[in-house]
Amino acid sequence: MQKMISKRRRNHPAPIAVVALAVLFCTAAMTQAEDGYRLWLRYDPLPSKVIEFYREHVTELVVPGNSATLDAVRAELSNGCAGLLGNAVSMANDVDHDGAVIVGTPKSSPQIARLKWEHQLALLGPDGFEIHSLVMARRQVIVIASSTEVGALYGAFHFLRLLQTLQPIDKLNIHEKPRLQLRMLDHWDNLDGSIERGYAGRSLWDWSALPEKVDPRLRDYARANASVGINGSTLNNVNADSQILSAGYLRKVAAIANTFRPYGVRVYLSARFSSPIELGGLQTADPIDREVAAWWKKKADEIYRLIPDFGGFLVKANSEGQPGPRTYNRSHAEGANMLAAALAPHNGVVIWRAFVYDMKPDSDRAAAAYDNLAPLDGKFAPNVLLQVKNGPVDFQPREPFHPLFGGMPKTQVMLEAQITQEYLGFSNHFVFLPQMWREILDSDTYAKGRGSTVSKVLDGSLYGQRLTGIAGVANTGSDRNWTGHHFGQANWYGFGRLAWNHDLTSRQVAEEWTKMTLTRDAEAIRTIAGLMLESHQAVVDYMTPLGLHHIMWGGHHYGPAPWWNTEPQPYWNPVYYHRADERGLGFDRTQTGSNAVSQYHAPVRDHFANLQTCPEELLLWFHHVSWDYRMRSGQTLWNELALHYQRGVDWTRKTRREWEALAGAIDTERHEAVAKKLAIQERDAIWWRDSCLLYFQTFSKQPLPKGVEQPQKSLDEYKAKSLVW
Ligand code: GCV
Repeated sequence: MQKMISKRRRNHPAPIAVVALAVLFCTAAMTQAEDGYRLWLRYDPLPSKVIEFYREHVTELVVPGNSATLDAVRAELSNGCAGLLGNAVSMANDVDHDGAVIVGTPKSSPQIARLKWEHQLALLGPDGFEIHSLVMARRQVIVIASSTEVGALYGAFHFLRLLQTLQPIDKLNIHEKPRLQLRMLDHWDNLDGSIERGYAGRSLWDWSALPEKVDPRLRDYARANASVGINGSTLNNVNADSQILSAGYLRKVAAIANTFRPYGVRVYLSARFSSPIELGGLQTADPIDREVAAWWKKKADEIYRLIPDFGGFLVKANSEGQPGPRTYNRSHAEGANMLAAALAPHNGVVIWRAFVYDMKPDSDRAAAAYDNLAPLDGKFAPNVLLQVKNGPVDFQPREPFHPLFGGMPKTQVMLEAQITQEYLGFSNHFVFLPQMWREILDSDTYAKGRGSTVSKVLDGSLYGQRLTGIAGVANTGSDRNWTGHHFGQANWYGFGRLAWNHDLTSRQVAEEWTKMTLTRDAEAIRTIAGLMLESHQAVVDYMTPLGLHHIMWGGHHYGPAPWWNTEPQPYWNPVYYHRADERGLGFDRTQTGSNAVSQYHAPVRDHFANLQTCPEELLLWFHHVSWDYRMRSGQTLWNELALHYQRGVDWTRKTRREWEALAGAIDTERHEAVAKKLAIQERDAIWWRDSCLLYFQTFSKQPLPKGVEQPQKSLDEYKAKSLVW
């Protein structure tokens, strides 16, 4: 091997530095703390019994071309291969050995140009790539090719993942094309460094040091995103401060954009609709006012001068106190289209949030977004996307899919998921969210008959929308391990993987992540992936089983408070949502109640509306059900509810035991950190079970069924003090 390396010809400006770096990286990897910083991009040596096989197939790297993105490809492959193979792999100008790995585009690589793959690469779009084993110049090689350099980078990460997960690499025949175009993280980061609903430390963007000083960590952030195909990042909170659009902040934003660019991550900003007043000194922000439109146009031109690949604006308008076009009696479409006109000459987009719940008194918040927006179908400009949360209320542990999916056929609808766990135990609880997102993606809207899944609405295959996308509210922060909980990383990873390919199973994502991040022990992987797949249902069980929702403590949303009724708006109070009384429990959204169910297409609405056919996991979302109602198990509603709460608690105990038994398969540092969090999760699950059951018992007036433990405190004690995290 050593001999092979010394014989290589060099094309890269600083190959010695790259190799030295790789060796350094490798040594560092062996000695560095297991604090989770490396995420899933850990390149520790492959098991000795397989390493030879991989070494034979990766003997040299042929990545010609000069650009920041190609530098990133070289650095990643060089570091990755050196770490995984336990040997530095040299850079070469041309193929002169079996086992050459050639990466690039037909433009950057003469070897790839000779293959004449332009047509097939074009079919995969700008981000797609091919990876093939083939013979070139009588040598057995692997080619990673794309029509763009960023696509080649995605291919390089894919290739490294194959190594990390011990996949065969001798007969590669891979064609990858992302199913959605915009694959974004939305950061709810404030300009003072705090993060709304953030549980992993402070914001990663140090506004006071920018633009002069850019934290090197930002490059690692971009790199991690690129490794799973995330290609956009909205830097600031949707509850936006107009200052972000000031000249000073735009220079800071440009410095971040420059850092992200080599990794294909475009920057977006949340725009405050009233910015023309606050920044521009205008009297109004009315979207049909000429001066207002001209102000936005000038602002867009200024942004693109600094950031030529700026993605566009994300807007929360007329929601939870934010200004918007409704302030001037204009529609959401009029507001969005005015901004879209300013961005269109630069190919920017407006992402308009559907999280609006202006409603008539006494109507149903779950019906409000549809009522407000569905009538505007077909009225949005071609560069507007409507960003719809997965469910009609607000990122609850479980919700039915939002009726706007399949409800606006002439609108480019994208999905907003929440990776940060606002309602799911913050960064204390272990919950694998891809399992929940799969439920939403697989939901059949029946908008155009059977098989009209949410996935098909999103990827344009149902209605042929031109722009497609998905956004996840980020769970990252300044914590050394990025996400607070080590398992929170799996949600960031899983979001990216599903954004790229929404057909991946959650098991595949769980196993992949575990192998890359935690352990290569096959038995341990099976156990951990099993727990990951069970975790979402378990959290639902101890928080909001059977379709309950929004029963958390006001303000922070961490612990339970089903009794809560003091918020100024009725629909911010848990009592509004569970409607417990002596007869029973649940929100009647059928014809006898709010009739929100009518927003779904037949037969979904009939299925939900009928007590006999409504999935029990959503029962109390759609129905007010008597305490003695017989569930499919034969248990009464009350007993079933109590048993679900107990099951959730039992799962936390089982998980702690199984995790304990994995001690030898995972490094001590991360093993102990997770064990500590699991202890908190058990404490919290008991708290949720006891508070909810004690409170609901005041209505059901029935004893706890056999198998459900007695509460640890009284209801008054639970009411007196919120659960602390
Ligand atoms: C950014 C919920 C959250 C808010 C959040 C809002 C939104 O209401 O509690 O913190 O604000 O959703 O998505 O706009």
